[in-house]
Amino acid sequence: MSYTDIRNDWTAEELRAIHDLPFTELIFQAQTVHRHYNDPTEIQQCTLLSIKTGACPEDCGYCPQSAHHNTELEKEPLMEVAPVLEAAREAKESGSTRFCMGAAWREVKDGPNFDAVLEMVQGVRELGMEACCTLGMLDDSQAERLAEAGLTAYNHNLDTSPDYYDKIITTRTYDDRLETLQRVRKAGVSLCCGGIVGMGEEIQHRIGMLEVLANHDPHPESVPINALVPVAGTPLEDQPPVDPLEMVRMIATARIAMPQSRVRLSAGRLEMSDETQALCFLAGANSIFAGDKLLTTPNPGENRDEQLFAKLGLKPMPAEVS
Ligand code: SAM
Ligand code: DTB
Ligand code: SF4
Repeated sequence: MSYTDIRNDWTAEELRAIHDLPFTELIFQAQTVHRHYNDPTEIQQCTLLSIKTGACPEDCGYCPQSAHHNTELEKEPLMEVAPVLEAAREAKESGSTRFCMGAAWREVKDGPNFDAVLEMVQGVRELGMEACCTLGMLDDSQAERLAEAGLTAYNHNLDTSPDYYDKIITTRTYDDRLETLQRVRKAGVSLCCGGIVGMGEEIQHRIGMLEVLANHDPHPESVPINALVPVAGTPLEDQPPVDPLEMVRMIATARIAMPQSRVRLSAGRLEMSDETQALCFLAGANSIFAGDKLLTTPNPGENRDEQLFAKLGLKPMPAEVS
């Protein structure tokens, strides 16, 4: 077996050994695996939109949208379909191939709001874009209806390892998360599933999360790696920033463990230098969130990213939609 093979039997020890390799060795291995499966000059651009903001009943410690925390966020009900599709059109014009709609829900409830989301998904697909959404927990029939509407991918993050989870979230379990992921898979929708670094966790917890992700068969098609964006009023507001080289190690390990997945350098790019981002791309990140806003917090925006792509000679990845 060569180290570029796709595997679903990773042990924490193996992943830790990769993660802790001498940096130059780690980057070489990650880049070797990366170019075996992917064009290392192509980066997928995805645009996020918060279609329903704030007042979420879950208590995720990192999240500005939780009703349990006192953040200065404007709550907003579910958006109408037309302005969402207008935002998707603009995202396409500025080079994004995937449009991701996020709702601050614990779980989806059947009814007019879910019907509107299905219309949004269909509308985004009609624009020729990949459609993704992240709406919290789903039941089987909701996953199937999203698939019928043409949903490309469903985002549902594990965030951290099973044994660190209850330090961050108490209103749902790791198993709840895994169940929704299975339902999405069963409905034939691609999985977008990753997590966050910088929540006070140890390296072993980051490895624990990668172990769960990399032992999914097949691997999640997209793996977002977020650096915590500390937001005032959340329990994690005072977390120190992640060491940029630790972020690079996390990305490289994800790339080696999941060779064919799109590894997304997600939240936290605003605080990263061009050099850090360049190292993340070298380590195998091949997807970013484009645009000047993530869901509720700022993101670098089109001008800065255009300059970065030009300096690095990187190009946007074409959409895979049929
Ligand atoms: N409510 C849905 C859920 O949690 O599945 C969807 C929206 S939720 C905001 C999507 C993801 O954003 C979370 O799973 C988390 O990984 C990420 N996220 C939220 N707040 C963040 C922050 N402050 N910094 C980094 N990532 C964050
Ligand atoms: C993901 O892993 N990161 C995105 C997307 N999936 C939904 C969200 C990042 C949110 C950062 C905090 C905010 O802007 O509210
Ligand atoms: Fe709600 Fe999602 Fe934020 Fe958790 S991460 S509080 S589920 S919006």
